[in-house]
Amino acid sequence: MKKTALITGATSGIGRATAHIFAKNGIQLVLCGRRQERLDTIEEALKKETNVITLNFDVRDKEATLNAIASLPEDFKNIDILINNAGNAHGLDPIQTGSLDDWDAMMDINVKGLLYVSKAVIPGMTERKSGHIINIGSSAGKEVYPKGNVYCGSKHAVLAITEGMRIDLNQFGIKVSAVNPGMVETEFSQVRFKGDPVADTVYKGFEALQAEDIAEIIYFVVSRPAHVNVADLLIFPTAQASSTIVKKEL
Ligand code: NDP
Ligand code: 8X3
Repeated sequence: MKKTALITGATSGIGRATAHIFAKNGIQLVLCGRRQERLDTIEEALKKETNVITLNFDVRDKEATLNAIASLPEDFKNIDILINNAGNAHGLDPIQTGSLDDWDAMMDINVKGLLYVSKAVIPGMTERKSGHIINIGSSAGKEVYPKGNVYCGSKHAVLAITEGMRIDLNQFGIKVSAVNPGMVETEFSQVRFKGDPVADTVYKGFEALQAEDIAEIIYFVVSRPAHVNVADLLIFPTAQASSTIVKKEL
């Protein structure tokens, strides 16, 4: 029987690339995001390869999240694989001048949104005593960098929650994995710097990771045999040694 994966943040970047590779490998898909037009385009493209359903909700909205996932039809509601990917950085400011709205967005989406989606999906997994949760953290969840304060805090929280999930869900045979990328060239910088031309310079002068690089790794993680759990991965572009050390040729 086909496995079913629910991917949050499937309208762009890492989530969208993961949807493509999962479809190619016959995994049926529940694709989530806020931009309906994009969900429709991706559904149209992937339905030739696998069964696809889309859910439009904002992960910040607890009720909308729980209701959307509860509304899944019978043949999609047993989620085998959950990719908690929706998230972004908002702003890059020192703590003394950071914006409350940016802080709310990062904690509400990256941390609380991940929890709401997990809350909706985990009961089915514990009942069936199987499942795999992959949380997309970040190198920013392992290391704090200047002006990264709250984004780094949100991704450190994701890593701690991932470890907590792995411990608590161990008795149910559920796998929990962390995939932590360094710099990936997606819409991430456009969201972080919203309209500031600096957004276009973030991945200049070196070869950044592409969304497909991370998607291939996510597929590797989910396609290991039942007794193997890839617990925690840190992936940098070759040009990057840490959050602050990137070999650039400008
Ligand atoms: P993108 O900006 O390309 O994609 C972000 C995705 O998250 C979009 O599909 C967006 O969909 C979704 N999303 C954002 N906010 C919400 C919300 N409130 N409710 C529902 N969905 C939401 O960025 P990436 O693909 O790069 O980011 C994916 C994940 O990878 C994030 O968790 C990010 O922190 C992490 N990451 C990214 C790195 C990078 O350098 N790019 C490095 C390390 C980690 P929509 O707007 O349609 O809702
Ligand atoms: C994204 C990586 O270094 O841009 O999580 O914060 S970084």
